[in-house]
Amino acid sequence: MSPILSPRRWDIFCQVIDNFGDIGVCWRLAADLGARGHQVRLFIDDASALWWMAPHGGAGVTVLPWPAQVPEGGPGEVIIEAFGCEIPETFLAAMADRHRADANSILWINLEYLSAESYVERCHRLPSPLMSGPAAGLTRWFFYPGFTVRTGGLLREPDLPERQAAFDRKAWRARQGLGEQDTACMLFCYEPKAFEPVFADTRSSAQWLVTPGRAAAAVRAALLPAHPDNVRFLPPRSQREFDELLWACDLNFVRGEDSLVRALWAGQPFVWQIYPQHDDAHHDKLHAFLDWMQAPQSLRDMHAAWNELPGAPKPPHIDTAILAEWRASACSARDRLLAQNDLLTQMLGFVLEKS
Ligand code: TRH
Repeated sequence: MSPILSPRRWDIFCQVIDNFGDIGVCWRLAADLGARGHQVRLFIDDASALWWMAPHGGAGVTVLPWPAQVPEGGPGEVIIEAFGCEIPETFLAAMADRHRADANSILWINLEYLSAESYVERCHRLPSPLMSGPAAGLTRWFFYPGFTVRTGGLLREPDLPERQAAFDRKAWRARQGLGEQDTACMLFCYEPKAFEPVFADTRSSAQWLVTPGRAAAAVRAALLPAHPDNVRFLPPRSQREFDELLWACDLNFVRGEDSLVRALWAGQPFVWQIYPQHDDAHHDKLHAFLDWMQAPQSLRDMHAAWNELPGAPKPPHIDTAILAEWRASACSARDRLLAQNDLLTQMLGFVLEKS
């Protein structure tokens, strides 16, 4: 049951670091809020990707450039600072003014990155009171997405199951010229060295659907000068169409954050390329996720190879038996997640509790 929170005015702040994850997550959150009747201003320093990610916009959502000054009407009632981006000082000062006038009129939430590591349960919902600077007097609340009931959960729009149930997978595949027997592999990745051996291994059975940008560049570099007929390069598509791509394929190679979550909802076998960090902190993060997933050994080996972990084995041979094993693992993970509240439902409950 969704908590009853009357419509609020939300301000979401998003700075694009690189790739599409920051804007992808913020857009899904903003659109879901709008669909649930809230008013959202999404302040973003580079909105260019929204042209293809969300070409039709979203009800209740206004996309605005990074604010040089406090916009008309002042700050909203709920402020989301995505991934520790820095809200402009003038805006912080206006938030503090509002708070001094009425402490219950404004709530500041820092939405964190997704991880399955144990610190997430400890840090979720912790307050950080500000003692100095323009935001003095305000409290920033940490909200951690995650995979267990003691975390903030994952974004999942209420209409997702209906959309998925209404999706005609067979017709979609026919339109792409994919046969019933083809193993359709969706590739959204950085530059995994294991692509070449995996591609060679699946040469006779797989059709590769390669997303634009880094994945396409990596494939072109790996296959030059060959032009294999089982590779097709896709144009960018909206997030909703990206979801359908994941539902339609038999094996999804995903990356980063948002596409991992969408691969989980798809219930198809997937392999995740985690966003690499310089100090290799992503290794622990990857292991924590595979532990939470209760991934079978073959899927662990595949992830070790795909993510170039030290001492990784060769990628396992991909056949129908291994895909069935990975599908069972993915579906069981999805079932556990579906039994939990989605991120926005939890966030609405949090706002209600703190208001
Ligand atoms: O692009 P990413 O690698 O983003 C990364 C991660 O989020 C990482 O955690 C973060 O630290 C870093 O950015 C800065 O992968 P991700 O998170 O899957 O985001 C991709 C988004 O792009 C997702 O919302 C799906 C969307 N997308 C489409 O909508 N259409 C497309 O055609 C494609 C290929 C992607």
